[in-house]
Amino acid sequence: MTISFDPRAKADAMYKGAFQPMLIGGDWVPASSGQVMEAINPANGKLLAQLPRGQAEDVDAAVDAARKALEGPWSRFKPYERQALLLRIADLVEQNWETLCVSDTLDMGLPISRTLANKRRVVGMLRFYAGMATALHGEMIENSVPGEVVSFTRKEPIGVVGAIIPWNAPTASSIWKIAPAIATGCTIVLKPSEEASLTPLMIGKLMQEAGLPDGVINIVTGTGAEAGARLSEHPGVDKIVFTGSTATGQAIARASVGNLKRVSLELGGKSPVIICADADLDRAVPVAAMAVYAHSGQICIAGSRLFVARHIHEEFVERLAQYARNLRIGDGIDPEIDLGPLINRRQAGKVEKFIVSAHDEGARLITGGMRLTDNGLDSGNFIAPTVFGDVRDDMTIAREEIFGPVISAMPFDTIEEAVQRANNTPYGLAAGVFTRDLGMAHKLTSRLRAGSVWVNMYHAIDPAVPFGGMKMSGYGREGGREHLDEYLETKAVWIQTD
Ligand code: TXE
Repeated sequence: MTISFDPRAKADAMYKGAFQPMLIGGDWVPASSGQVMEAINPANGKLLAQLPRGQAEDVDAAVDAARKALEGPWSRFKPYERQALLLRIADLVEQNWETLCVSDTLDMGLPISRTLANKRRVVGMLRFYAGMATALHGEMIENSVPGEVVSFTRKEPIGVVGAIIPWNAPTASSIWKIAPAIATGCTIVLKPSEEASLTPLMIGKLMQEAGLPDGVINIVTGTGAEAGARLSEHPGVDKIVFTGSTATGQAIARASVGNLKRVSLELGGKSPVIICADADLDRAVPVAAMAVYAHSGQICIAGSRLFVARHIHEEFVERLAQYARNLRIGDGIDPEIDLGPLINRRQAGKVEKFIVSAHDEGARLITGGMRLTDNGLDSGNFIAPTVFGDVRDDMTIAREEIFGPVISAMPFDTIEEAVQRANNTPYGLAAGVFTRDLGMAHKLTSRLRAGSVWVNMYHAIDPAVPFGGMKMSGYGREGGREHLDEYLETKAVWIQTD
């Protein structure tokens, strides 16, 4: 990709360790306790900025502000006005795209070449939800009640939405939670991850600049155990939308029962990719590699269980390893870099433990399998893109979400067996299939238990297409018409007319 600006120069001018306040009721404020936390650049371990460490009382203030906005002038905004706001935000996000991407790369390590490439999708999201804002409607329903009785439904905003997001895609995740709230007339309290809160705050500024009324969007920075837990249990929150780990999703679902708030969960995965014997390997190898290595494996849809037809398994893993060895690893602010660091030492340590378990349990290392510390990669957060071959289904690396650049390749003999093994997981987020046989493609897409199935491709996500999980990968869908329903209540109205 050609980049027409100097990302490093832009990065050097940004943040410089300064305090970045959070947004409550239209004001930029510190935590009421005065506590702060640090934003660290995972590529080099250096301090980027300080942030408020919001506590329960800050969440309470944000929820109050969101409730006040919900019941105030925001409730009288017409769909066209909400649409116009979303279109203005889209223009501002587009104009500031380079700045947002540099901020994301600094804060969570995804290479600038990849953050920049998400523009169509992210700006498109805002424009898609702008369109949807004027397409919301209930329906007139014929009923069989005696007499002259009319019945119809109204779609009403669900109310105050609490959104909790992870660190692996701060810009896209923030916008995917906020845009439908604005489209439907809800208000929102966003709690970004403590690992990547800087760009969500920047997005809050752009939304204010676009003219969003005070309190419609509030951003409370802080930890999961403090700010996140309070938001999940808060009796003034009507709905929680969450993306993150399955364990945290379960904790949130438990915390939400106090007021039976609605909950949508987009959780972890252990997604299978099936390479049939007739697959076009020139296409399948790079796509299967990047199905995991994109963002160093830190993606919920990582296609980390690779089922390969036995007689091409050896050739496939060799070609995959060759591809992995050619990837350029380093500080993602350099536009030439393909793979950045993991988010922190804890995550890198966790991935290393998975690699050790693979050795212990008898998997065959084809390439990678180590932490990288040379060439200035001394933050301790870099792991070489790794391929294990001859992995068995019962090995830890084949069962658990690794969230690192580790592919487990597993030979299979029959398609029946591949489908059965692919589905043999508590997760059901995504799946991939590579085949030239159209009949086989249809057969597999219908039999794989996953919320998204890609054929001869991977990773495609679009605001118009529903995305979400089956089984322990969560419930609810983001994208598409269904997404709006997640932010709406349906009210039935009856009128006797005689
Ligand atoms: O995730 P968490 P973490 C997986 C991945 C990773 C592991 C841990 O395997 O190694 O999770 O990452 C907030 N109540 N995924 O710790 O805990 C937290 O502050 C309310 C997969 O980052 O899920 C953050 O804002 N909120 C995943 C958000 O939840 C709580 C993406 C996500 O954090 C909370 C991220 C609580 N009790 C990690 N505890 C994916 N599938 O995309 C934490 N939070």
